[in-house]
Amino acid sequence: MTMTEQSPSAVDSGTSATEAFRVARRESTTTDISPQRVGDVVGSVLAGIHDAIRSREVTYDEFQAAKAWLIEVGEGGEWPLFLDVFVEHTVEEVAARAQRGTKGSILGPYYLPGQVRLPSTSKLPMRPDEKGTPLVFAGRVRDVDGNPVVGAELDIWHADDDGYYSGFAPHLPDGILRGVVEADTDGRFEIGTVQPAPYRIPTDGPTGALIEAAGWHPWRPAHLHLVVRAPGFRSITTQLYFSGGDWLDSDVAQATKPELVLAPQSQGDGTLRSEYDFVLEPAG
Ligand code: MBD
Ligand code: FE
Repeated sequence: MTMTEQSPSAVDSGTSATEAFRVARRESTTTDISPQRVGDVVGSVLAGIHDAIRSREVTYDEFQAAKAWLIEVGEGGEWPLFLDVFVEHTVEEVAARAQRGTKGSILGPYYLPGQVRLPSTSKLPMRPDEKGTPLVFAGRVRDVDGNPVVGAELDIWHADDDGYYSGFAPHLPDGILRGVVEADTDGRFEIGTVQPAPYRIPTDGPTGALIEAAGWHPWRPAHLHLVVRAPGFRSITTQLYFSGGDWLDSDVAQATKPELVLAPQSQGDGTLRSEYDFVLEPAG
């Protein structure tokens, strides 16, 4: 892709993601973590680093290069991006040990709360000339016994046909391809949108530089993000992917699961349609 004034830079998305994280954090209730717990966890993290230095015989040169890189990650606002791509999947894996219902996946750095509320059959906000294959995503929200869940909502957000997220790319109008869809009293929903493109970690920031330096690729497969919630039920944060799509078997963020892959059907009119049912467990 050529860089034009339309191309969002890594520092734009990084700065916005860091600010969004700070706002969310302010509004969340955080519990105190005991000194014992901090010592245990941070002690383990440091021991892992010490082991890597010994076994790989890390040099002073490499240590100082790492320090310079860490400074850049902070200055570029890329801690949310870096941590959500390379670490969050393991936090989710541990959380999932105690969870039933639809499989979860990582939240990632591009969630924004407070999006437009929409009725059960809706189109997500989009530009009049929004590029991409039209996609209808429909299904039901049920409880673990198969009964429809009343009062369910699907908070959905995804990248556009170029792989960019509104709110994190200055050329996109605020709020596009985001919305909170209220399922009907049978738990049904039908959401019109466009198929997202795969997401590429910005190559012009420190996370991209590391990926390049390590000889890895910077891609996530195309995905829809969802938080599905209902009164009295545990909220599910997840992502849905598209069968046959690029990078499905090599997600840089290691956040795919076989249960989370959609197989959209061509409707003959150029539209894709996909059905997916969510299962919520009672709040713990
Ligand atoms: C994304 O779009 C995403 O979903 C995650 C988890 C990390 C980076 C970009
Ligand atoms: Fe994403």
